[in-house]
Amino acid sequence: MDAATTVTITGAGGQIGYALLFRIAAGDMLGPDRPVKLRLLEIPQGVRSAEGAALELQDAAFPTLAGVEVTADPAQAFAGANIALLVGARPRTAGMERSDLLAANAGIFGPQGAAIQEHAASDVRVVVVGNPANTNALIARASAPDLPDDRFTSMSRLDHNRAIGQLAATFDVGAGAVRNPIIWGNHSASQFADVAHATVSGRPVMPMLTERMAGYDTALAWLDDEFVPRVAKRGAEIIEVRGSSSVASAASAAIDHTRDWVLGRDPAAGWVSAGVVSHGEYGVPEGLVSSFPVTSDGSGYRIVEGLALDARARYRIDVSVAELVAEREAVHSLGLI
Ligand code: NAX
Repeated sequence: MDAATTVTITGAGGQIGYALLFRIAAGDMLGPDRPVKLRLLEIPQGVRSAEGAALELQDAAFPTLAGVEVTADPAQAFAGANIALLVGARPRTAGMERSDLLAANAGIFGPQGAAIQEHAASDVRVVVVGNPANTNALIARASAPDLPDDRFTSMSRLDHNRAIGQLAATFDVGAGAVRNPIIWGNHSASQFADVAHATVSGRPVMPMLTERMAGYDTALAWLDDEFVPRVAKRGAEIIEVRGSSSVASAASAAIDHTRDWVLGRDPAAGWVSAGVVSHGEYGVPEGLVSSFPVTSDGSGYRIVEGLALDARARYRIDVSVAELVAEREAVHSLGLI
């Protein structure tokens, strides 16, 4: 067996935390040969719930689980962390202004970024799941200036997987037959689920849709009126049907995101989507954490460059990126970064 990897999960006493912990401990994220030590970070009110999960982890007797610690102290939680999954966040409550939401989350992700810089292992990789995920990642990144940009990512893999699920259902194939959709921009209703480069069973999606919808314009209308909004608003649909927000699918996406980032991805399996720090790719302003198509050889996520964008894609990406710019300006003007 390899040396143990230390994985810190914030918000570990919450719903996604509960689903994540058992998958990670079972070896689904880093493989069956890599032992993991779990550090569960909670606020004091959440510690009992995380402690309960820790008891159950013990009872599950996972061979890959090398230890579990529960704490409300970020310094202790991030000490020596190789992977930090930042799940705990402040949700928007009734009557809360957007600036209040950003400020409340800056109060979480700023100190956590600083604690990661100070206490985590030198190879630490950070995945932000808690919303607003992209801007929370930007804040954490800004609070850890000594760490390289490429250590900070936000999760758009759930949106990516949702796009795959919708295409698979449309063409009545398994999810494994779908490759290369892209989520661009923010993890919000403005995100753009782009199928221009996607394939189903090796065939480009656009001609297949054109045939199915009896015309290119009707295919585009279906994408604009049904597919793109359905992927973007899937979280609301889950809440309506299930009576509770996405949990197992979100945890599964966090596992996918981290596994591909750390272990690499077979190039033949195509690219995935992740929120990474922009260096100006596709005209996205430098420093924003925006979703892009990415590949991974295990050393880091790399943006897939050089893809053609038509006017429709350009417009939709610009709209979502403008929202990220506005969020960055808001946290900047509040003095939070
Ligand atoms: P829960 O409310 O069930 O759990 C959140 C947990 O975080 C709570 O136990 C709380 O005590 C803890 N927490 C709050 N502040 C903390 C802090 N400073 N340090 C440590 N722990 C802290 O929410 P859950 O359903 O688990 O969702 C967690 C987050 O994921 C939310 O922000 C949610 O919006 C976000 N999501 C992001 C998704 C994405 O695709 N990026 C999809 C799923 C999900 O909506």
